[in-house]
Amino acid sequence: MANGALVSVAALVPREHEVVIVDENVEEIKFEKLRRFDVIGVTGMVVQADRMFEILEMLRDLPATIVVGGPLVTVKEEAFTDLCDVRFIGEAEETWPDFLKSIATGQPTAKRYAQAEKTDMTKVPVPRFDLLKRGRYGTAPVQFSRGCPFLCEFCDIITIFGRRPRVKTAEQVLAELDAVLARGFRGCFLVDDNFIGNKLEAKRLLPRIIEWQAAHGFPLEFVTEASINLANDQELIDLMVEANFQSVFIGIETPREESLTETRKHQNVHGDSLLAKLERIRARGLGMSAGFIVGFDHDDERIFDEQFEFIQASGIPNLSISLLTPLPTTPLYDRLRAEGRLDFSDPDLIYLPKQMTREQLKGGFQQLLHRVFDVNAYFDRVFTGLANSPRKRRGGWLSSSVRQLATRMLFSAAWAARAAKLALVMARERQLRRHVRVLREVLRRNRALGPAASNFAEMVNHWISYWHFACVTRQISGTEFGIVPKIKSDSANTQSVVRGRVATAAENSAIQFR
Ligand code: B12
Ligand code: SF4
Repeated sequence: MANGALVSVAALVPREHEVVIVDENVEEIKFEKLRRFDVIGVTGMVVQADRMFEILEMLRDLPATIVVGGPLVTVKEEAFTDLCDVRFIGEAEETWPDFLKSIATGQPTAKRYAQAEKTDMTKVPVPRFDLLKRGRYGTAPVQFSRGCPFLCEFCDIITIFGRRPRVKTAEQVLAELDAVLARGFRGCFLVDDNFIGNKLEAKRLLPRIIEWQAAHGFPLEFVTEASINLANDQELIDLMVEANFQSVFIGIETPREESLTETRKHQNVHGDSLLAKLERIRARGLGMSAGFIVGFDHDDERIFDEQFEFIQASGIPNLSISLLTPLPTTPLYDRLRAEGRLDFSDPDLIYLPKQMTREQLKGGFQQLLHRVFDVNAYFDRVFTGLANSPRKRRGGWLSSSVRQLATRMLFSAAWAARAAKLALVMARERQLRRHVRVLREVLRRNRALGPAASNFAEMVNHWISYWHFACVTRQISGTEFGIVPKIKSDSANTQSVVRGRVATAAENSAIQFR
């Protein structure tokens, strides 16, 4: 997906200037080609910190004015003071045009810009989707709101964007959808911190999106992020489904209530159980992805098994698991500092956990990733989810017109090409044979679902998603595919876990290849 900052910041540049977007997610930076520019802006978030520092070092010798903005510099400004000419803190709808005006007229610029007031979202221009290189992206970023009313202790959204959600008008959003469609996109990520931060406004917008979709033949599929209290509002879920929202990312974080309460994620504890809430969302036809966190003060070594069991029961295949990360400016960061528990000697984990050693937490986290993104565990979740989802009615091939039939055949050919490409990639990694064995069983289970079964395109999509997560897991833990890392631990109680069971002594003594 394309990043929202790139197109939004580009849209604030007066049209007399030339703007070029270079996005390392989809292309290489050719540093020598940047010599002709007057201003070079860099953006990034916390996970991109090291790469941002490297890029800024590489830009140092160019003649341009080097500026940095975005979520990381906003919370960790001091890390950038010697690496750039100008820093933009927080939103930049007013400061960035001011700076450009000074540069263009030869006036001196400040070293640091921070907006006095939060951006008025009703004045934000349509992002420059036209500058995104064609064919490189699957999903366009459209933003409706900024800010979130909740209080989660680890989150910097409320310190950057505030707790009162600010929204664009429906006309603005529809103009963005027009632009997204004109650029050839079929997928759209509503990059709000919490799409339902202001439910009333979301309910006002959705009927307008539905009208727009109907008028254009439902060309766009949406995904977004929302808090779990969505489960308590059937009208809102139904509107989202009608507007063609395919999936919503939900910050579940942990099934352990004490940890949720500790981190002030009260919305996840209120009312009935987390699983019941997820079921309600799924039952109305909205797919889900989710985020989980380990490392809260109430987490002990049992949390990894607890998380695994919950994740499997959730039926959510695509999810992220993170180590709790204290970001500067957050209440969590301040609390850990006050407790003397910030310790920067380990860049992967900059605080001292309460009930585990750092090695236990990191080792347990890596093992959890391996268990969750094991091919069997992944497809168990796919089938749990499918078994509990209502099926969308599909027209049969016989009832299709010739034109529809031709479109379907083209569509299937495109997915067949993707499947072939994935098989090639797996073969290159010497993983094809192992996965073909699993594929047979997956296809059998799929057939057994009857009308709820995934079609060919959906099945290929599951496999591509699975492979993505398997690769990320391998990168994070620095091991080979299917190898469960051992927990380096000073605790006699620590046990490695293989495929949902405690590892045998033999498995523990040698790294196990499955
Ligand atoms: C969409 C999104 C994603 C997408 C990213 C897709 C992509 N291609 O980049 C996905 C879902 C993949 C994702 C993943 C993650 N994300 Co994310 N994500 C977002 C989200 C919701 C929207 C980003 C966006 O498009 N914003 C819209 C633009 C317009 O806002 P903006 O970036 O703030 O830009 C404004 C200003 O900052 C400024 N600005 C920005 N850049 C620049 C540059 C210059 C030169 C200037 C002048 C100004 C400027 O101007 C803009 C207009 O005011 C943000 C939250 C948010 N509200 O931004 C989190 C956010 C960026 N993500 C965050 C995190 C932590 C993650 C994960 C690490 C979560 C996890 N634990 O797995 C992963 C990392 C994945 C990875 N390895 O890359 C954090 C970053 C915290 C930080 N301070 O760095 C954020 C802020 C949310 C949060 N607090 O949790 N994310
Ligand atoms: S619900 Fe999400 S965006 Fe809102 S404060 Fe909590 S973590 Fe941050």
